[in-house]
Amino acid sequence: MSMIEQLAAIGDDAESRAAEVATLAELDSLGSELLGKRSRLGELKKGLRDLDEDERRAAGRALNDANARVQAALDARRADLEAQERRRRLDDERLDLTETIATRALGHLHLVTQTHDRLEDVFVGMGFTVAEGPEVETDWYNFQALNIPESHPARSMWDTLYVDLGPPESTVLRTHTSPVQIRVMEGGPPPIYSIMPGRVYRRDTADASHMPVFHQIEGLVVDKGISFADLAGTLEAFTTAYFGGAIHSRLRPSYFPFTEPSAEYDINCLFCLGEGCQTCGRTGWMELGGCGMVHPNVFASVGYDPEEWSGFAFGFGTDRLSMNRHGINDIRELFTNDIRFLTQF
Ligand code: FA5
Repeated sequence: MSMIEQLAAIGDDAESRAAEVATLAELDSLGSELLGKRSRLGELKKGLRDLDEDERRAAGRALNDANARVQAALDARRADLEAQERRRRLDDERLDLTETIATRALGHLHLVTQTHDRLEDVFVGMGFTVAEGPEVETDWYNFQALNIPESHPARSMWDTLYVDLGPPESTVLRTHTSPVQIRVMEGGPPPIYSIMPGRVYRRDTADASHMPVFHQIEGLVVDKGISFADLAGTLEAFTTAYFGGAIHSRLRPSYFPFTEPSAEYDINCLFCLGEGCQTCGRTGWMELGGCGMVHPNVFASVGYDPEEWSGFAFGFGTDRLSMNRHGINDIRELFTNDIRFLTQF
């Protein structure tokens, strides 16, 4: 084989072997094998000195060309391998910001918040809007505007916590969500179909069914021609929507200064479904809250004409409502923040 043929074979061999190399380290060792002093090219280069002048020039050019061909094959493969390596690293280091870590325990909304969300869903579905008011209230909103003047005996229905602000006993932590009725009515003319959830405060000692800080949801409807039948129908529609078709409501005569007539709102006991059991005191009923037709004096305190407008209001304790729904027998469990208890809901 002539030297030119040998050099062509070296070039072909280098191109096919370089294409098969899988890593940069293998490519480096192929480089030294093909281009190093002991390589076939190196040996041929050494043989140049045995040739005469003309042959040496031609063979030298052929050798340089072959050398360049081998080098080009190695460089091309190096570029490929480096690009592959870069792609692999980018893939490995990619940050997936949508990724969730399956093992991390996520928290969830507190049972009372879940209860409020569900109540809001049901009432919004019935056409009500949701309103909120401040927890620190004036005596006027919490009592006077609700037809409970100073020194009225009904004040003893709510054992009040006062805030040291302004004249003595003029600022209170609201004892119920009813002051939000006044704020909603002051906010604009009827018709009003609103619910008002929130936290309330009383000087009650904590026991299995009382907390000094608890939650209520208030409802207020004011429109033309609203009757007690609308109140009873709305509460019954709410009861079946929230508790399911097996549970019904009843209204019992009661007294609240801001409604006339007033009633207690009861539902069938959720534990015995009306049969009578220990939880419901063998009555078959559970009390959820108060309600009634808005008192004309309340309309007068916000400037509504009681001859033109009528309405009803209701207010339930939502902590007790979620206790009833989930079979919890001590209200304090809701607020001791024992994670083993809370994760059940
Ligand atoms: C009221 O607070 C009236 N504002 C309700 C109302 C609104 C009547 C609109 C008429 C028209 P009462 O004080 O009964 O009413 O409280 C309502 C509910 O709050 C009770 O039925 C009970 O479920 C809950 N509740 C009362 N005190 C506590 C307490 N210390 N801890 C937990 N829940 C309580």
